[in-house]
Amino acid sequence: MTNAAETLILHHYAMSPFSEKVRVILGLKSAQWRGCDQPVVMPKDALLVLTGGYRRIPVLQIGADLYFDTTRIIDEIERRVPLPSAYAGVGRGMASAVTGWTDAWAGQPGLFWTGVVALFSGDFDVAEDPAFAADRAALLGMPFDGAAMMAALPETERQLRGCLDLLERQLGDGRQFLFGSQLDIADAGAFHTINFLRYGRGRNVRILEEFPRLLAWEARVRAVGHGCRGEDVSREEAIAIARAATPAPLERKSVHADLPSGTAIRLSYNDANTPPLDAVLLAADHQFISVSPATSQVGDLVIHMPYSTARISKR
Ligand SMILES: N[C@@H](CCC(=O)N[C@@H](CS)C(=O)NCC(=O)O)C(=O)O
Repeated sequence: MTNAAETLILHHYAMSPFSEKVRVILGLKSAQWRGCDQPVVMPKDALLVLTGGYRRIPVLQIGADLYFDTTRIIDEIERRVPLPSAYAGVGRGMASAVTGWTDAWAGQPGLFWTGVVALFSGDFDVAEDPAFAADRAALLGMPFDGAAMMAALPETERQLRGCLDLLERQLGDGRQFLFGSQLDIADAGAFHTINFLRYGRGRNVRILEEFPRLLAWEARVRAVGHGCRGEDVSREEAIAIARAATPAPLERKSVHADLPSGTAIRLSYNDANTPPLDAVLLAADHQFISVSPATSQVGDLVIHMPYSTARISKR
């Protein structure tokens, strides 16, 4: 294994669907990595000290560089381990459009949220823990109401079958993966919700079983595995690694005339109940920004994220 400052550390938890998306890409690339287990609900102090307040999972840490969300994490893994490509079939541009559907969050039509609602309406033990429901309501900024989800179940099941049927049709010509003969980010994106449905009590698994090509594809994706996972890192160790490391060299360049490198900015995360982060903009392209938090308890950090994570304003 490489030295601590260069090790890929994935902050995650086993059940987390978006972590599974990244773990599948690590598997595709047979990449070496270590996990750092994080809590499923707040508080997450050991994570927040690294991310400047962002609480979601997964987060990739490499020394004093932190990467989120999965779009940015997979971009970084691709840069470090280019082959096999995570964009082999779907292509770099349309990957974002396709994962917009596979990863659809609350209020967006698509696979992930449909799966969440299907699972959380009476098919999932975890959902019945009041602390979990309260935590997710705080993240969403709206009630996370199992009873309302139950009432909408017939509609949800129609929507779920609609999503699964799209995947079944995509596989209809006998292809191995969604965009051809190689697994890519589109497969990882769709797989994480299918895999998540299997954490339930079985009602949704019975729906999955109506789609034979999908089941065969799911088995192929699962067989790819999670790559070369080393021994886990404790939360304290992850913080010590960040503290001891220096952020990787970065070309300080921004594509935005109104936001040059060096601008003092405030990032207002798009999640409810998440404090804003004051930072200095270091680099920006058309997809991602890299920032240095104005204050940090763990020394110099650089945080890399897509624009979709937070609104930017000047300080
Ligand atoms: N767009 C984000 C979504 C990440 C996300 O919502 N992750 C879930 C877990 S799979 C989460 O953070 N839930 C709240 C939590 O774990 O605290 C990404 O692609 O990384």
